Amino acid sequence: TVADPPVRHYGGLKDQDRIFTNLFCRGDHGLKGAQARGDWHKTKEILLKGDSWIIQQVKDSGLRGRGGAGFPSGLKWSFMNKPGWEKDKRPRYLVVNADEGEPGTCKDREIMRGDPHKLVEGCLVAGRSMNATAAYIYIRGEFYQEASHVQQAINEAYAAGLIGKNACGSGYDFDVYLHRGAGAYICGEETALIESIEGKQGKPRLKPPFPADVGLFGCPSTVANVETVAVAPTIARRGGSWFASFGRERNHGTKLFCVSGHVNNPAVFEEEMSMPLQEMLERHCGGIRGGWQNLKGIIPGGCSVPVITRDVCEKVLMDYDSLKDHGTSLGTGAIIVMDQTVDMIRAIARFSDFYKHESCGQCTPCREGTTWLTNMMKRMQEGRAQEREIDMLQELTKQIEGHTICALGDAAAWPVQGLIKNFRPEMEARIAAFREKNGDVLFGGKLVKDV
Ligand code: L3W
Ligand code: SF4
Repeated sequence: TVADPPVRHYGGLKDQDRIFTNLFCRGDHGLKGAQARGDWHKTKEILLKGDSWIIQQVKDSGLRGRGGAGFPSGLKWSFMNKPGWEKDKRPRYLVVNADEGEPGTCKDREIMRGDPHKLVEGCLVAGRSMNATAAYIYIRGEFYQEASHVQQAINEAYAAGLIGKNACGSGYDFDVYLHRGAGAYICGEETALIESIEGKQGKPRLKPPFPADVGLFGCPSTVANVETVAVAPTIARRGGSWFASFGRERNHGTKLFCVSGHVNNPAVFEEEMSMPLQEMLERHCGGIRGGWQNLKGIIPGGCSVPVITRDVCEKVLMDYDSLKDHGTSLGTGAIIVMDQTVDMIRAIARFSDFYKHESCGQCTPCREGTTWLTNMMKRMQEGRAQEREIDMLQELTKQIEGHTICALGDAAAWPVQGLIKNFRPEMEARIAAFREKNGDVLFGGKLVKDV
């Protein structure tokens, strides 16, 4: 059993503590507007403080990767500066993962549309911390407007001497390139993304070696999510301890959340970490359509994580540890809300189909397993199954989980596991209803009366 986290009253993030102040492009997304909002302020001083100082600020801030894995950012960036790195003559790269493809996730696109200069400045600051010579921003192919805003910000930054040779007058040379993807979900996996930039098929590599040792073009690289990179300048300017003052132990800072589905007002917003989920939905989204009692389940972190039931939603905090303690994950902070009208089995079956479609096919448990998952989930959706097949379905997810090159296999398995754990009675009822209407079903999907 899991101890509930201590209940704390959250006042909600104050305007003066918001990092992203131009979401939805309410103001000018260009350089002038960005500077008026405080971007590019004293960037030269930050760069001159050096790599160790920046990394220490990021470590002090408690920032964890905002792309889904939640790996401590300061530690990850420090892998680039292992003792003796100066003797390694290979160039070094920061790679920004802007391939936001996780269903339900729509936060990075808001940053790139409204606050692209935060990302470009973030590339410079994060790049300086790892002694990188260039940043490659790999942006999802469908993001046309976002790509044009980011490219505009890059061009403006070059023209103003903020990046390029002697960036900001600091003596440090740093280039930023934008690379557009072509619509494959798997290219959001860091090593597939690297392969794709190199002009190859987006197929994940085995790790280790991690990108920090052998990354883009065989050189030391760090792949980081847009949001993670974009908050770096503000952390450097306001101090790691300022960022760490939000949230709770091991779950610090502010974060963008994206809420879709059956709330009164779907929204993307910045909020303090560790706010209770229920309070967050009331405060920012006007509550659940038809009232809280109408809530059926929530997927709190993009479609790769298990669904949780209403009673869990009532006690969980929106942070890494609380969601983990309740058997799910913060993922990208994409909250998918489903009310009582949702056929949960059908919803999860749709995800299985998605992963089957997006599997790159190079490892058997994922390639074959996602096909099996999809077929079994389709039958579960119809009720054309036997009850013992629910356990077989669970066993199938265990055969996939942890046995694949990249996390897509796990991502396909977890939602189904969440369904079985939390909505098993609904699956059993579906099977019983089908049996009542059509007679019994043999394993293999054939009706007894057909045989
Ligand atoms: C050097 C070591 N580096 C770990 C690095 C590693 C990576 C980072 C985290 O998956 C998850 C996935 C999705 N030396 C290292 C090291 N690193 N040990 O740390 O690594 P990892 O493997 O834990 O995660 P990952 O491969 O980055 C990400 C989940 O996020 N997800 C989100 C997906 C979608 C998006 C999007 O659309 N923006 O991100 C949602 O849940 O399923 O489990 O950089 O190299 N010893
Ligand atoms: Fe490809 Fe799936 Fe293997 Fe990932 S887990 S490498 S997507 S086959």
